[in-house]
Amino acid sequence: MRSHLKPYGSRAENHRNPTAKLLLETIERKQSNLAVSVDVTKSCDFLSIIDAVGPFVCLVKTHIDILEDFTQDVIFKLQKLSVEHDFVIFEDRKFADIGNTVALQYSSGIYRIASWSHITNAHPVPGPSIISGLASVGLPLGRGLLLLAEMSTEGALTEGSYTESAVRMARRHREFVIGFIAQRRMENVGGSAETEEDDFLILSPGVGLGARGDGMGQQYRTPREVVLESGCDVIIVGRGIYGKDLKDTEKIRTQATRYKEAGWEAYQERISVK
Ligand code: S5P
Repeated sequence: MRSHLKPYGSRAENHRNPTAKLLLETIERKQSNLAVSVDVTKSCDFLSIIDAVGPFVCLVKTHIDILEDFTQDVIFKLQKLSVEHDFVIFEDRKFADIGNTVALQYSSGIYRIASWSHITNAHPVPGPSIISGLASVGLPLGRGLLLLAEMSTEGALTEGSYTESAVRMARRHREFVIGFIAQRRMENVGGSAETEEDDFLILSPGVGLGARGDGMGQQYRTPREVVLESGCDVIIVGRGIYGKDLKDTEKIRTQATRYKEAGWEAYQERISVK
């Protein structure tokens, strides 16, 4: 059976990487395939949004370098919320350099991403050395990597042979690469028939229940299009959940519930199609 037609929980067994297992088990436990992307500039908004959406999400995605008042205390509080609300952390760093540089960017600097983020991601553009560079830091810590095989933006160059090469690179590094940022499943991309082992996780941004775009190139699809029609595993939603009023935690909670339900309904419909 194609992997995405199976329940999340049963797919955890196919994965050797502990972070892939953790994410699948968290999705199953919380009955949520919703990830919230918290792209705000103030630590207090960052933490209060995470606290509000925490019960409804399997994962929180961060852009830690957007915070203008970053201190180590933010990481301490983020990790505490991750334990309290039971969600996985994904720093959306989009590494894109040579192996040696990305290893330093991942382990060091102010943010020391590898020390707190379960998942991070990278552009495949430098070739396989970006994976080995990041793996030298992340694998001993049990971390997982997503490759950006496709992007959600209008006119993205991530298509055709680029996407195929990304998938082939990932298949050669299954111990560390747990899946893709993409708009659809990747099993049949890059010239290999689907196998049980090829169960990559597909995390998909560009999700909204309202507008179809943001006027800056972003393109939105509904949870149903993403999960049911395209077979993606996790919907990543940012502004669709917290909008402009970052202090209105009631509204944020309502929106998170709405997206959680839409994502889960689409998944249930998907696994019931035999
Ligand atoms: O192709 C992509 C890849 C990513 S990781 N398109 C994206 O939008 N993202 C990220 O998802 C982007 O950096 C942002 O953090 C989030 C989408 O936010 P939204 O507010 O448009 O939902």
